[in-house]
Amino acid sequence: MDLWYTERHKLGFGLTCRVTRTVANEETPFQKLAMVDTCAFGRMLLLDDMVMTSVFDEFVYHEMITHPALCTHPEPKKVLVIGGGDGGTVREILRHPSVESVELCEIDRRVVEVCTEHLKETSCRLADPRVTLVYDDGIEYVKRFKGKYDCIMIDSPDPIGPATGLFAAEFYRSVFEAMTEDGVFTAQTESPFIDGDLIQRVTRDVAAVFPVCGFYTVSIPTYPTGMWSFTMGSKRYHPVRDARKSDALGDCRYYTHELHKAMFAAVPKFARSLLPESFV
Ligand code: SPD
Repeated sequence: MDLWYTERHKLGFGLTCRVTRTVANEETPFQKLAMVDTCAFGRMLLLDDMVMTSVFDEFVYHEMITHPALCTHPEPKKVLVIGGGDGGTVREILRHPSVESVELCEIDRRVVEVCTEHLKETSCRLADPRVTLVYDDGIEYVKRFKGKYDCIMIDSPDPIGPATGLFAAEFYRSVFEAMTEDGVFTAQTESPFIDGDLIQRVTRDVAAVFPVCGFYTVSIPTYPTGMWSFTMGSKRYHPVRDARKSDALGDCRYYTHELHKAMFAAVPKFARSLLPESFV
């Protein structure tokens, strides 16, 4: 059978790829969850009919949501991930020898269970003794802590339904409070091509809370428009001046120390125009 999957993006375009096998397809208490094998992108995790990760390009997203913050902080020990039940972000965090604990707060247990069984590429380090899995709403979970984490990564789905609150000013204030006095956080912030309004609002809200802020873009072929963004908020360290070269990251496929030093200043002009002037 000739089976094709299409993710419909806003503005009336989409990503279409040929599916060779459906590995999982279910309705969880939170969302539609599917895992499919595709010719072009290998195995893919889909939530509510949107691509969350694919074996083909997950390295870009997971290296770039983690290492810029973890290499800005001089010695990250306690790290919290909100979302990210596929485990790719945790896998990258554990490359850092200073990291003593990683909490993964994922609202949907089935994402972790299905990925643990069927997506070893990303979930391979979830059983590491430094990792604690928490099944909870990240918005509520982060409010319980004050001054605890060195770094926080917001590995959220798109801002739809329950994830909307992960892009709200109040949530960034909670993230600020939950971190140590020199904490650094990074959030995925969608595509500058089609989510400009969101990026304008989010970067303004982050700048209202954090004294040092940065923004960078990466190429992710399976995400809408292929260009994706991340926003960083830091309580003390500067993401360029304080960028630390880590020998532990030698075999990354996208992140390099040189890219880290350059990317905050190399934001394309149309995307830069969305950001507050105070951004580095
Ligand atoms: N439109 C796709 C946005 C997905 C962002 N989160 C992906 C989770 C991968 N760990």
